[in-house]
Amino acid sequence: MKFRLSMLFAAMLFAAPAIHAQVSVTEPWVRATVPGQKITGAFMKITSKADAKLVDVRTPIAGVTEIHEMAMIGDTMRMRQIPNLPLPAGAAVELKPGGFHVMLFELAAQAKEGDTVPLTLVIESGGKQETIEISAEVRSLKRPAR
Ligand SMILES: [Cu+2]
Repeated sequence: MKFRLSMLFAAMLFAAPAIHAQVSVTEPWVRATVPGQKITGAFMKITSKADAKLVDVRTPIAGVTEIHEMAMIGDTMRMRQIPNLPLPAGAAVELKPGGFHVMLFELAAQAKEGDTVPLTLVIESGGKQETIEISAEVRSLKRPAR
């Protein structure tokens, strides 16, 4: 019995990472806020092995989240909401200041440098949705990105 249980545990440990083997997320971070600030952005690099799209991002620190792109509207560069972010197979899609980003609205608390923010990414691929749990480090924009 003891043997069987530990075998089961081992199988579960090996099985767990495979669920998200299709999508990898690296360098997730959230921009630090000042007291009273209700809006910030989340950034990361996402690579999917198969064609997929990022359809939603959830976090307990924000009441509302939106996926944004930067676009020329008239003669100014502005951000606007997009329904989803396409993740072409094998291509690293970068969310960064001045480009694609996740906008976090109605912040419940100040995001302080060095804090960790849990994010849940909802990815859709082949008609199926999966969620990926990551934790993003809060960074000040003045600090050079790694
Ligand atoms: Cu935005």
